[in-house]
Amino acid sequence: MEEGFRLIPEQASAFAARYDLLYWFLTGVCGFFALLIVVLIVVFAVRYRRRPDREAEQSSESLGLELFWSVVPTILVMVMFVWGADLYLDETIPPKGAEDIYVVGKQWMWKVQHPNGRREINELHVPVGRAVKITHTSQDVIHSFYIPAFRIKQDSVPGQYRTMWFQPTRPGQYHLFCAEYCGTDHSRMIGRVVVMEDMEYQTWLGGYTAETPVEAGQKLFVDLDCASCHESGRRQRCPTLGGLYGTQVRLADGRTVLFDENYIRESILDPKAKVVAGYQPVMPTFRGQVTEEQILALIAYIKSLSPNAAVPERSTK
Ligand code: HEC
Ligand SMILES: [Cu+2]
Repeated sequence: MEEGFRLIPEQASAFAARYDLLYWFLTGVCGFFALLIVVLIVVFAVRYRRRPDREAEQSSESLGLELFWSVVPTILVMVMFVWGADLYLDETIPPKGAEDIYVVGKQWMWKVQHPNGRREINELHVPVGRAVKITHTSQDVIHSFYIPAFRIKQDSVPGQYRTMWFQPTRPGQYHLFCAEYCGTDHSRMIGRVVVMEDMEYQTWLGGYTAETPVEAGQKLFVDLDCASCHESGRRQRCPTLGGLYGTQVRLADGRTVLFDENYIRESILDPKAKVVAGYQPVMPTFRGQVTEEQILALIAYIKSLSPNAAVPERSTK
């Protein structure tokens, strides 16, 4: 977190340099044309100003000129589109084997949970050089998870899971902001990201024994009585949840839906919204009975029942 004036934030993730290049390209192209237009306005205003000895005259059309100013901008805009879309896709789809970290935003803090159960608030410890996938949501209003040095920012929306990922390239400490005005203490909804060497990170993680989200979820699954319906004993009435993650589920109304975090979440809070084909809509809603973190734990547990899940992921380039 070097302070002092900087035009753009420091670069600390694999995306940063790629983003900045695109950014400078866009700024350069726009700056060039803005300047060109201003200069031409001034030159033409002077050169073609009204003079007593000159009459205005109509000039004929020029096909060459018209083609030129249609084709050149089209090419430039297509370059921007392809370049931007490529970067956007890379940023959207996390690679295989990324470190899976859950984040819940609330007024006015970020709550973070690591795969082994270690929790932290307004701090995010991550290993350098490894891909880190953030699954985040909000417990109240819209927040926005923003790490300038990594060039990532995404809104945390209540009732929705979003994912993003990054690969830190330099150990150090970086700013974490909420980038969406979310109430009185929005400006204090800040934290820091600590990028550590992998070994150091493992020690940091390991020096802590807590329930993992999977264990917490397994317990909740029994405590909330999910198990009494969903465990294979009563298979005829309720679907077993093993092996489903990442597959397409057929619904009673003929649609199919991807069995992912958002679908599990909806099944828990609003089970009648999407009823599985072949089953009765007898599952009660758990809205108001489970916190965001408990839902995340249940999801982690249900995901763990599908060890070979093929989720939309890509291998690292
Ligand atoms: C009263 C029995 C009952 C209880 C309790 C129950 N469920 Fe269900 N659940 C069902 C039935 C029946 C379905 C299939 C029909 C539907 O989609 O609503 C279902 C569907 C689901 C699905 C979608 C499954 C699929 O194949 O797509 C998920 C996920 C789920 N339940 C999770 C849970 C969780 C988590 C809990 C506990 C918090 C829970 N259920 C509690 C009966 C139950
Ligand atoms: Cu906020």
